[in-house]
Amino acid sequence: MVIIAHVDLDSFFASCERVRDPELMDKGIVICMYSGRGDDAGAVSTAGYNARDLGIGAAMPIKQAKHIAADADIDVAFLPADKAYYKDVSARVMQIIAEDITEVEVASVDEAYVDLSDCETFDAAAEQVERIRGRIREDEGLTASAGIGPNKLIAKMASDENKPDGQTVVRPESVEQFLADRPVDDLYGVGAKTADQLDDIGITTIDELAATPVQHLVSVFGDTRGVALHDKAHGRGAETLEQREKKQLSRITTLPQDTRSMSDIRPVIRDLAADVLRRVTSHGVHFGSVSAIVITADRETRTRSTTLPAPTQSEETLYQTAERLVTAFLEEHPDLAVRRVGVRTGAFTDEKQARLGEF
Ligand code: TTP
Ligand code: MG
Repeated sequence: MVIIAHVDLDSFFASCERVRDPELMDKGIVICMYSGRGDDAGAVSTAGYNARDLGIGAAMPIKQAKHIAADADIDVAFLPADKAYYKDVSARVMQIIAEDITEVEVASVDEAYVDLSDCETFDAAAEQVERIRGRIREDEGLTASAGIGPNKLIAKMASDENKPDGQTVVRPESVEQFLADRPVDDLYGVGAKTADQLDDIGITTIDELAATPVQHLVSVFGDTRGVALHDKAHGRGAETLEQREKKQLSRITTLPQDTRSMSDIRPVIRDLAADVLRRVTSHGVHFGSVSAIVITADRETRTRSTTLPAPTQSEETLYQTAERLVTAFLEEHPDLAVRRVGVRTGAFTDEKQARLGEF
């Protein structure tokens, strides 16, 4: 059975700003993309949920949002988008998601699909997703919402169902009911233009679309779009994730407590190295580089990397190299304690290439 989850962070850019400045917690937050064409020219990138309650939302002109905020009974902060910062946070969140899961498709800066078919039941998958969301909250102070379904389409739509900080399971037998009364443009990938065209032929809801013979849709929209609309309306979507070729394999874990003691950290690196090596060998590759990832108590991520003399599959080499990198890091930073530690391999060559390299 295929089980796919879609995880999407809540009001992502705005929430990142709240993490950085807790004084924003009770204020409305509006993140702005200034166009540079004069004072308030530009559009809203996203708004925190309390600002959304006022009617402010993505793509609204900043001027209009300020107008609304002026009459509001909460304080609203307008902040410029700091994309470099959001990208850093995003990378760490994606690491958390990928920690125990082999198949992850990062779909945008704040959303990822994960294949949870190995969980075997929707209940077990839901628990796994709860754990992932818990770790994101604990480590980054961000809430995420999630949808769990039999394919990407349903998972994506389900993740919007209980936002913010909620998750929704749609089992295969409930897909039809989940879709039925919604407007057609609730279907992911059906925009306003298609919705208008459907409206012209008397179709406004997903169940009406599902009941329309596919030939009719093909005659209006052509083969590809007609069939795609028919499939979507029946809740059919992709069951496999699009994964870029693995360029790196890594594992990170949180230590029981912040520490600078290598006698605490060594056994953890041992376990991580063993785990990463299992994945390296299952991919049939040799690694040519090793990195140690250290997330310090101040939640900064720092990475130390080294290139090996030759690609290898040696667990001992992986362990010792990572151990050496972390030791060197601690010596360089006598004031920093380690909160999370990770081991990463990269610069892969396949076995045949590696054997040639031995001569
Ligand atoms: P979304 O996930 O669409 O929105 P969101 O995370 O802010 O809110 P939600 O809780 O509904 O998921 O987009 C992720 C980020 O991408 C968002 O925080 C800001 C950015 N973005 C824009 O800059 N412009 C836009 O029009 C949209 C939709 C998003
Ligand atoms: Mg989001």
